Amino acid sequence: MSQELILAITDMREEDALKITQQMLDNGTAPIRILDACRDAMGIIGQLFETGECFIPELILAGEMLTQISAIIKPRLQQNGENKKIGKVVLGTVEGDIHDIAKDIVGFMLDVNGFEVTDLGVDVPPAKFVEAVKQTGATVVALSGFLTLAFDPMKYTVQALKEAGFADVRVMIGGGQIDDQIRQYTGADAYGKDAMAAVSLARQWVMS
Ligand code: B12
Repeated sequence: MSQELILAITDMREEDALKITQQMLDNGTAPIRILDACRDAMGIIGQLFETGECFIPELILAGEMLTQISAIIKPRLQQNGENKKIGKVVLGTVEGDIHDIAKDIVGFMLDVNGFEVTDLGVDVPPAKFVEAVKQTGATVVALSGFLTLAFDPMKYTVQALKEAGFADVRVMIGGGQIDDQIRQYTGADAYGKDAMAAVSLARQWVMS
């Protein structure tokens, strides 16, 4: 049924996508498999966008479908997993960048894996990250960005946290163009390729 879900999402059949999600859950499919299908569907939509076979409204609709599917799956993931919070994370898409589909997936996965997530949204300036760390006492900051233009804001956010005296706050970065070379450029502690990497980095850090 994963394939059916992928097709429903990529064909923009919103109602079917939600119905199939519910059926998969009812049939005992692991929620994480449903998320994998969503990720694959988004990958396909990303390619279609790049080749000019789908356009901005479709991308936005796909993002909305993903949000709704997440809302259906979330209670089930929480039933299966831990409800107890094991750490605090401040998350956001950096200044100048408004891509939030991936950020939302990262936030969702951190949340269902036991982290208290403060999501600052998109286009977040460095000072706002600093303020949120101050207010929440978070020990992990997760920066998302998809544009080349996001590299400098990531670097400035890492600097701002250091200047504010949060030397023990760990920073991870991720998003389309990000790799380990960019991590070095920004001074972040780690780069994660996907939402599960974000979870395992945050776990390692709160347990160390
Ligand atoms: C969807 C999309 C949009 C949507 C965004 C909708 C939304 N609400 O997010 C819209 C249409 C609004 C959009 C706008 C723009 N976009 Co755009 N967009 C994309 C697209 C097609 C897909 C991105 C996406 O959401 N993928 C789905 C996610 C789920 O996939 P994923 O990467 O596997 O996600 C995982 C990782 O990224 C990781 N991750 C993400 N964040 C983090 C954080 C941490 C801490 C960790 C550990 C991991 C992590 O975990 C995720 C989940 O597993 C990409 C192309 C592409 N294929 O990447 C272009 C792309 C990113 N966009 C691009 C551009 C240029 C723009 C615009 C400037 C276009 C324009 N001319 O107006 C504007 C940007 C405006 C702005 N200021 O931000 C370029 C960027 C090029 C560059 N080098 O800078 C790309 C690469 C397209 C291209 N090839 O030209 N875009």
